[in-house]
Amino acid sequence: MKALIIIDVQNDFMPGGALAVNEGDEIVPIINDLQQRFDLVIATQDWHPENHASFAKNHAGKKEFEVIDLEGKEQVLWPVHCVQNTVGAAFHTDLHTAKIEAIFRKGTDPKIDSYSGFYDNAHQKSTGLAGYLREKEIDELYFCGLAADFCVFYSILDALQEGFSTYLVEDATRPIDPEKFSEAKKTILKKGGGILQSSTLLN
Ligand code: VGL
Ligand code: ZN
Repeated sequence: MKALIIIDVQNDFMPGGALAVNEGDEIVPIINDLQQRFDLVIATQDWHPENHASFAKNHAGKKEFEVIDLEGKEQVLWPVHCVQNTVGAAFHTDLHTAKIEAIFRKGTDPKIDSYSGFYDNAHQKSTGLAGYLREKEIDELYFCGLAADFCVFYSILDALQEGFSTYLVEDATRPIDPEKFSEAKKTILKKGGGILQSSTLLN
């Protein structure tokens, strides 16, 4: 059985949002159409506390988009985004949510970032998503959402490592950095994932 995994379609990643992704809003109608073709639809939300270590403002003297060493791992310092229970953390208002059976929240630990919907960036803590999907006998995952080069990419890497057949729906995602996304696509293919367009699933 296959599932659609919608990554972080939240206001702060939309044009005008705190961590805006170019054309991020253009994927919303495509994702709404895609949902109708899946037995199971799951979503994730980036869900940070105000004091989160990924926010530049929580590091004196550091600027947004600077890369620092955070407990031995490279960490991009982001603008404050997706703070729990704020409008910025809410789904885009046009996203259809009636078919979303479960929402997995990540990035809640103030000390560590969590790009993937499966694990934090140090692979220490699981969200339970892999176990949830296995219990539902899902073996094929289709990823869409934001951002292509961060949370979508790292979710795909974990999905592949967990042994799922894994696909990226390319026109249903947008990157923060297009060059980084080009590299990410090569890595996905090299690791055995697939890349397809929504038309393949909709026709
Ligand atoms: C994301 C940067 C920081 C994402 C989340 O959803 O891709 N990117 N937090
Ligand atoms: Zn975040």
